Amino acid sequence: MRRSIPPFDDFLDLSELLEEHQRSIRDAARQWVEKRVRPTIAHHFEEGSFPVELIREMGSMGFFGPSLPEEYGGAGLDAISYGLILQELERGDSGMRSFSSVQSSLVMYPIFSYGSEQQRQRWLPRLARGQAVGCFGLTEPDHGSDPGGMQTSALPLPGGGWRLNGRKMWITNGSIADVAVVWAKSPDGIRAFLVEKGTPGFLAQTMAHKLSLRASITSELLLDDCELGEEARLPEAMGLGAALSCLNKARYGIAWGALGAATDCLACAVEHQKNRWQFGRPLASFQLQQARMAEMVSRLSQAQLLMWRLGQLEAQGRLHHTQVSLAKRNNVQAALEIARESRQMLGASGITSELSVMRHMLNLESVSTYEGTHDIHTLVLGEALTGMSAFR
Ligand code: TGC
Ligand code: FAD
Repeated sequence: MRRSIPPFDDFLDLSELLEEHQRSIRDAARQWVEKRVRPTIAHHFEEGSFPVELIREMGSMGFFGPSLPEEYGGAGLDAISYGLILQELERGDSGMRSFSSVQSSLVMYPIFSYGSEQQRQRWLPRLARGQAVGCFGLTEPDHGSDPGGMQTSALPLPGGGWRLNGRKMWITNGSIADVAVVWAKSPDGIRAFLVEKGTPGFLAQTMAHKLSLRASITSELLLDDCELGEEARLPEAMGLGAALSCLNKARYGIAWGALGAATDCLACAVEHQKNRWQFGRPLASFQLQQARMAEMVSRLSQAQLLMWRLGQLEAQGRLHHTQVSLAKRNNVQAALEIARESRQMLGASGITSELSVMRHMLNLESVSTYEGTHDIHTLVLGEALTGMSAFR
């Protein structure tokens, strides 16, 4: 029996390995993105705005904290289902995936894992429904790759509670957040605090002039003698390792998301090359262009395969953070290369926002930088292989 040629976006037929419910979740997310994101996202990118009107819809679609237990608003979903949701969101735009990553992995996850029962009850169901927005403040103006050097301080007050001073920068969703998970140095080490919008001494300001991830809000957080009660501290979050554990979850999601952006770019390039004629032939018929496509489908398929295995390890609770570094580094780089090649293949059409490729390409510059730069993950792997740290 002759087999049909596999589609370029699932060349290894990895769909077959998915459970029925995982395929349904992926398809529902894909349809939602096509219907609700695709038509307006280029406009938001140009305007430098996030489609805030979609936040509650995203909540009702189950895009926030889907792996958490139902009693906190989650759906108890497995790690592969979570990854597939992020893949589909980033097929639309990295800003959509970013929103979901921050809400799920960087806000709901630390509240669930390190918070008190009261903090969980207060925030998780609302965050899951999209009735509240959260942000995660780790990076500072002088401490990006080196968060352990943070200068934001948390000093205990004589009558109980804390006084926070410092500045956080590049914080996704900061100025629309109802609650910020802020990491600060106390006399006993790094601790995490839930700082609510409107708290005296706390201000969030949107940052302007970004040329990447424009359909996402990025902000600065200012803490100026900001006083908090003891109930604002996440009681179980002790040390930088707690912050890094949240990053592992988000990096896992980013590695999935990159597949979505890469697939959208490849789809656009293939379509264009089949339809655009030069020198009396479709561009797709030239060897040079086919070589590019062969390289891209190989990179994409390898990255997809990697995520399938990573999802298995995460579902079994066996995923090591160095494996996450490998996937984040590999997949974002693959997506960036696919986006750059695709853009080349589109000629002049590729520089407009009418096609999604240049938008993805610009977004992926941020994705490669945040959650640990490509270099940082190189050093994480270098240390894992040699036992020698090259950070300092
Ligand atoms: P180091 O001494 O190596 O480690 C401190 C402690 O943490 C442990 N650890 C980890 N634990 C869990 N997961 C990880 N990935 C971990 N990496 C290290 C480590 O074992 C140690 O534990 P202990 O018990 O011995 O104290 O720390 P270091 O200061 O040398 O830094 C290590 C380094 C550079 C790898 C780390 O700091 C790093 O990952 N830097 C990159 C910073 C980063 O990724 N920032 C992200 C900010 S959030 C963001 O970008 C959100 S974007 C959101 C969006 O829009 O999608
Ligand atoms: P730096 O650390 O100054 O690095 C600059 C360059 O030096 C990079 O190429 C880096 O790889 C390299 N470098 C650094 N250290 C070494 C070393 N030891 N050896 C060799 N090379 C090195 N942060 C948050 O806390 N929350 C958020 O929600 C958030 N959202 C973001 C959204 C966007 C759009 C962006 C762009 C960033 C966001 N960030 C957020 C910040 C992000 O995590 C940092 O930008 C990132 O960790 C890198 O830090 P940096 O920009 O200070 O670069």
